[in-house]
Amino acid sequence: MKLCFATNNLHKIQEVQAVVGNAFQLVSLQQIGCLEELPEEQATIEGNSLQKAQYVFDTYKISCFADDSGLEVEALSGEPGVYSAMYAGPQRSHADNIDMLLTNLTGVTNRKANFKTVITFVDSQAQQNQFTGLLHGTILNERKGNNGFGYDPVFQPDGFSKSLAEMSPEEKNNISHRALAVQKLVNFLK
Ligand code: ITT
Repeated sequence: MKLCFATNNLHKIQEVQAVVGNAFQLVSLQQIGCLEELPEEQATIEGNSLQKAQYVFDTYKISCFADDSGLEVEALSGEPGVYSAMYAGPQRSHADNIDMLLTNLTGVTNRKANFKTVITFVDSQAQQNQFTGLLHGTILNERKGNNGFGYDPVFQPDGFSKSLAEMSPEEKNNISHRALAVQKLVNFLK
C-alpha cells in the first residue's frame, strides 16, 4: 500500500521505510508533485506536524502522514524544541546548530535532553491521529561519530556509551524517537 510521507528529507524516508517494512511503500512529497515548502508556522512540534499533514491532505487530496521533531534540552527550558532545525539561523546548518547548542551549554552540568517526534496521520476520511515518540539521553561536551544527521553527534541515549552518530542506522532505528512514533502509526494502521 502506498502512503505519502510529507517530507523531502530522504534520510528520514529511509529511516522510516526500514521501520514500516514491506507492507507500505512510502511516497515522498516530490513523488506526488508537491514541490513547495510545507507551512510550519506553529509554536509547537504537535502543531507543525498537524499543519503539514493537513496541508498535504487539503491540497493533494490524499491520505498522508507528516512528522515534526525536535531536541528538547532540560537546562534550556526545552529549547531548541520546535526551532531545532533553525536554532543557529535560517541557513538550517546542522554544524552551526550543534555549535550553538554546545555554546549555550558551556559550564552547564545538567545535560539531560530528549528527542521528540510527533506524527500526524490524516486518513481518507480527514480524521486526524497523532503519535508521539521520545528518546531520552544527554548532550555530550563534544561531537562523536559521523553517522546520522542533525544533533546526532552530540546526543548520547540513556543506557549507551556512544552517541547516535556512532550507531549504525539499524541501531538507531531500534531506539529512535522517530521509529517509536512510526511504530505507533504502523500499529494503528494495522
Ligand atoms: P523536514 O524537511 O521533514 O521538515 P527537518 O530536517 O526539518 O526535515 P524535523 O522537522 O523532523 O526535520 O526535525 C527538526 C530538526 O530537529 C532537524 O533539522 C534536526 O536538527 C533535529 N532532529 C530531528 N530528528 C533528529 C534525529 O533523529 N537526529 C538528530 N537530529 C534530529
